Amino acid sequence: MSKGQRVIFHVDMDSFYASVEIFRNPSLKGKPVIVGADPKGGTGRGVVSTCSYEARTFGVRSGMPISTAYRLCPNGVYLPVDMDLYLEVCERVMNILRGFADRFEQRGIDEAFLDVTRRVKEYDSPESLVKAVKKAISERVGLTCSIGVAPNKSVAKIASDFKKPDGLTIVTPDRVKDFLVPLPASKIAGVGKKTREVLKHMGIYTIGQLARSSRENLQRILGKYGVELWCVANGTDESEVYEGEQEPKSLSGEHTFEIDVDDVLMVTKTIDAIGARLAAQLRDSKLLFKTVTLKVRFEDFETFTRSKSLSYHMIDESAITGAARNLLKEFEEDKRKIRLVGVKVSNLQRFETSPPTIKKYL
Ligand code: TTP
Ligand code: MG
Repeated sequence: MSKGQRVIFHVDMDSFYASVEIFRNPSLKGKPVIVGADPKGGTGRGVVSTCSYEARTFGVRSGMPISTAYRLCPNGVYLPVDMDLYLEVCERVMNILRGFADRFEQRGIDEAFLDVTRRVKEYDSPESLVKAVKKAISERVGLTCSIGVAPNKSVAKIASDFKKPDGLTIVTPDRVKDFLVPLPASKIAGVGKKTREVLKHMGIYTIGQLARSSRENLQRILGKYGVELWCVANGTDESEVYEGEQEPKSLSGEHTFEIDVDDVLMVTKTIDAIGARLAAQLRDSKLLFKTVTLKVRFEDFETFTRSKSLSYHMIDESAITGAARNLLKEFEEDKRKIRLVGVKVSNLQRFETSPPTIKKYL
């Protein structure tokens, strides 16, 4: 690896919930194990959380109705979700991974990014460090994982999914382009159905086509997200492995007026000022929000909160202030003066490449 080049691992546990169940009950090994809702002989409601790779050969997948899974694989072993156990195992896995990283970032229940740029120098090669990580998880937790190694996070994430289960895919800096070019654009984290449709309209199906497409065009159609996608496709994603405090569950601001007010304009101006502050904090922390809550305290100290959840995670200041202003309308009829107003954004999510706003569909 050349100087200044980072070495990033993305680790993803294999069929996580199902593997934990098999570790708990080794007689299930080799069987199609399906974790999720009760199939009730094929009439059950609810979905599959995950399943073992043996069950996947029958076509069973995460998110599929459990009744469909039952039709595909009637002789499978169906187990309920035991979240407490999975969280306990998750914590043990993450503690092991943290010990191997210069910088560590957990993602979801069974994934993490490790920046090992310095650490890897203690090993013969990135491969020997990967083997050490896999060995530690296997010996101490009894599970397998798949690891992608690349000079940046987005490529490492795609690489960890490239070969599963128990996979190892190393993409050296000189191979990044060749690795990405033939893959479908949907392999990029965060590219779901909606973005796929937009890209399809632009004639873009593969990451290679995305990389060669016009950056300006993508920006015009998908906004900042379009530029992020273009960078990922060109292998130039430079986002850091984020090592932070526990992520905040919400961000909020409030203001108590010097004198209780009955002027709506004054209240909306204050809402706007708080909204602008929150939007800046969100940007700095790379967080999106989905829920906006308005707090209103009247002169007699009676306090109300009203919330609105948006259809997408967003980062825009106008989405915060717009939602909060709308919520304020609910108090229009109240003749009491307002003593305090507050705005909170919650239901937060980190973003690297997920779309804050899709400006326009073609
Ligand atoms: P994933 O890592 O997406 O899936 P996985 O670990 O089961 O399988 P893979 O080997 O392909 O990585 O998700 C991690 C866990 O999150 C999974 O074990 C169960 C849970 N999950 C759900 O509950 N519902 C879902 O739709 C998905 C995708 C995952
Ligand atoms: Mg997984």
